Amino acid sequence: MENTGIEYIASYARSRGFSVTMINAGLHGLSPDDIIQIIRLSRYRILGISVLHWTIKSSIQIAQASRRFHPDRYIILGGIEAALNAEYLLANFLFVDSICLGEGEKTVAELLSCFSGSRDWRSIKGLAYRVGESVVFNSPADLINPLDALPFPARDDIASVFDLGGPITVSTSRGCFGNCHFCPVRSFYRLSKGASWRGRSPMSVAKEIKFLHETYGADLFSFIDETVAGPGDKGMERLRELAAGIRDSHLNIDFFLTIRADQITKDGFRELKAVGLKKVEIGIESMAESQLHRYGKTAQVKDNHRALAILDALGIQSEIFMIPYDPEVTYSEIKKNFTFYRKRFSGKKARYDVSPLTMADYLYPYPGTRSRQLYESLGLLGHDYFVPFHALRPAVTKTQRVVGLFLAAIHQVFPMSYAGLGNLWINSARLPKRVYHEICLTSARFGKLLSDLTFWVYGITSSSRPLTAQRKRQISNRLGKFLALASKRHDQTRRIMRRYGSTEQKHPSPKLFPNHFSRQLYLYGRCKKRDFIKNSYKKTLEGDRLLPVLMSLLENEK
Ligand code: B12
Ligand code: SF4
Repeated sequence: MENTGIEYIASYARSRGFSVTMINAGLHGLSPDDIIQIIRLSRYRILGISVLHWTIKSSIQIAQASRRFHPDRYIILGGIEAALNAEYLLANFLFVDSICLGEGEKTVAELLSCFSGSRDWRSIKGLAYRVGESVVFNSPADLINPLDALPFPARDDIASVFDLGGPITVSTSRGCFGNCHFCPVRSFYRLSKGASWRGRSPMSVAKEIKFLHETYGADLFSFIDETVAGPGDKGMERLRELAAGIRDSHLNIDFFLTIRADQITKDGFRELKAVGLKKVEIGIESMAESQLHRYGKTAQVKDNHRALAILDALGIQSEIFMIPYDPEVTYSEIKKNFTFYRKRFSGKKARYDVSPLTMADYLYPYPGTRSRQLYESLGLLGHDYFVPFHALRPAVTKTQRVVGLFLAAIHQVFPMSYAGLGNLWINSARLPKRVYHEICLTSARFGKLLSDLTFWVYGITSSSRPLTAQRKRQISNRLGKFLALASKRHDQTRRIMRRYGSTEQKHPSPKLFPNHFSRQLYLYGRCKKRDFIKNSYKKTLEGDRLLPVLMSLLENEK
């Protein structure tokens, strides 16, 4: 998928006369080593890296290589993770010059003008950097308002997005007014000054969609906002105006959006469906009230049910995100969530609205969140940067680990990421009905299998019965059957994906590339992805190798 933040930074800097090159590693299937090679051969004044929690190691590796090859070039990190973890990053990685604590558009443009003028970059608001051994935080920057003032994001990578079947991302708002304990978004925007949620005008959004449609032929979009509707009645009103804007532009498009469960209304969503809304992404997180309360969600279980019922009734696909595990989770909560999963996967309509590959997800203590404080107070943080799951109840920890390992093995052979494989999974809007149905069926079977596995493993890990040799044999047999079934399920899905997985354009139009570099990057990425797909079809779920590992996890519990 595109990195919209970087696209905005690039277009803003270009609009002020600076030259910017973007490399979206994920989208092009590039490894850190690929990026390092590109950096080695490039000439630049400033290297900016957008950092998420899960890309921190590679970001640091790339920054370090940049310092090695081009010692006098400036290195700035940005993005949510970098901003919320600035002190740690600056104190530990001396080759990083500064960290942007908020939105990057103005900061990067100011930085570039400092380097072409005489102003000291240390005076830029919203930056953190080192002075001697201390880390200094400049005064906070103002959040950009109105967002309409920004130029549309740079679409250097649009050809690759088309290759993967879309969607093109559109950011219609920034921020969120929720306060979920696991979410770093609110804390990130609080590092700057301004409103917690800002929306673009419906007119500006409709204009951008029209531009993308007319210039590049784009007709599938994803609104990647945290929550597309602003607070209160006005939020829904804006959405309706947006629907009207799309209708009045006479555009034949499909689109997805993300929203909170408690903001979905029947009338509003009927209007959105009429202008192309195909899928709604909702973080319902849990179907247990006590867990929602612990997570700081404003939506209740009844809101979750109501939201899904409205979408089902309107025939809009839902994509649900859940966090079934947290350190304090009880069996009764696990039961509620996995019974919900099972029911969802057993319904008359086969669905894939919850990806079965997320069924071991846990409340993660991202820096800057209340969940992190919770982990700290419970002594669960450890020393590693990445925090494995731990529950207060050992049986729960074990269950999550066994199912997680099982899933990780499946993930290896069935990557849900870019490369045209997961894309089908995520993006149903353009699939032939028959293919969509087949994928839903295998996915639902997969989901049911994982729910059963979870209940069964919990039964073993929570039982006080010792694991006799006979019981171990029984468990091993059953586990073997689970693995064989998983293998069969994923083979079915992969067969379908192999047939329909690549929508690659043979000769993308030259007008999709704003410069020579973006075209070279596209071609290189295309080869990388082709290899990736080929190799991933060669892999098989190695049940024989996995079985002893899973068994030893279960045995150690006793
Ligand atoms: C769209 C999206 C995706 C897309 C695209 C990701 C991408 N790289 O852009 C996809 C679907 C691929 C994705 C995947 C994942 N995502 Co995501 N995603 C988002 C989402 C909803 C919007 C991001 C966005 O485009 N925002 C709009 C732009 C304008 O804002 P921005 O990205 O923050 O960028 C601005 C500033 O941060 C800053 N900035 C950013 N980079 C830089 C760099 C420099 C040098 C500078 C100066 C400034 C700067 O300037 C930008 C412009 O103002 C965010 C939530 C959010 N609101 O951020 C989650 C979010 C970023 N994702 C998250 C997660 C956890 C994931 C996954 C791990 C999910 C999963 N389980 O697989 C994967 C990881 C992917 C990966 N390997 O990077 C978390 C990250 C938590 C963290 N601390 O890192 C977030 C914050 C969601 C959340 N509520 O927790 N995601
Ligand atoms: S509603 Fe979404 S974006 Fe808002 S705080 Fe909760 S998880 Fe974060």
